[in-house]
Amino acid sequence: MTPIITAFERSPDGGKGLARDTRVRWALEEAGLAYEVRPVSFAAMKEPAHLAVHPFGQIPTYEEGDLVLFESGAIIFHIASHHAGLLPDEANARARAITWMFAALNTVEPPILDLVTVKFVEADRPWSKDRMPLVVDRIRHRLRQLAARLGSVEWLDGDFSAGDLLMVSVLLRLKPSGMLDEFPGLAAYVARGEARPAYQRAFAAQLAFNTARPTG
Ligand code: GTB
Repeated sequence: MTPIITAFERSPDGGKGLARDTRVRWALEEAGLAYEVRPVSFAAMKEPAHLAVHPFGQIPTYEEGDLVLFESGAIIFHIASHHAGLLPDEANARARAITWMFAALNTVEPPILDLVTVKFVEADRPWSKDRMPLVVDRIRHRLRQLAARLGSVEWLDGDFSAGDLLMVSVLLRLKPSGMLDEFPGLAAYVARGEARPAYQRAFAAQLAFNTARPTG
């Protein structure tokens, strides 16, 4: 059964691949799965039909027959659990790869999201300028720790896994800030992720989706 995912009808980033459907597309591409995409407008996201699929009125979602999922991490875990290529078979290696999935979403992504919030959502608040250096320092701290763990190896733990897919996806959000360039090892890690044919296909697909259709 061909899975159906949802994506912004038109992503605010204009196709830079920063919205979270890109990571799901990437996982589907790594697994070699065909998929369909249902566009959702900002208005439709908050309507009952979409809220029945996603309780928080967001994208991405994933439908496969009777199965309806939301949360990009859960969707990618589902894909990785049922198809080869994203999680190792050996039990302990698999547990460690899953640990990196959680680390990406729970430990590395939150401070990065704070940067987006302070830059774009809270920019007009009087305390915003004071908050910025604190947020930037927290990100630097995490990047320093992550860079130390990665060292000079290719992927976080052995072969490429869903842990790397999520970590690279999370770090990509930092690209426009230039902060990744302070950590050449991490910048190279992200570049390795972006160079994967599956990522290239996912990126091209979301770009086409966000640019090829007429606005309406
Ligand atoms: N924890 C959830 C997950 O991982 O799936 C978070 C889902 C989420 O934040 N979805 C966002 C959304 O639907 C889109 S990805 N937002 C609409 C809303 O909440 O009303 C976040 C995102 C949005 C836009 C850009 N961009 O334009 O650069 C990048 C990332």
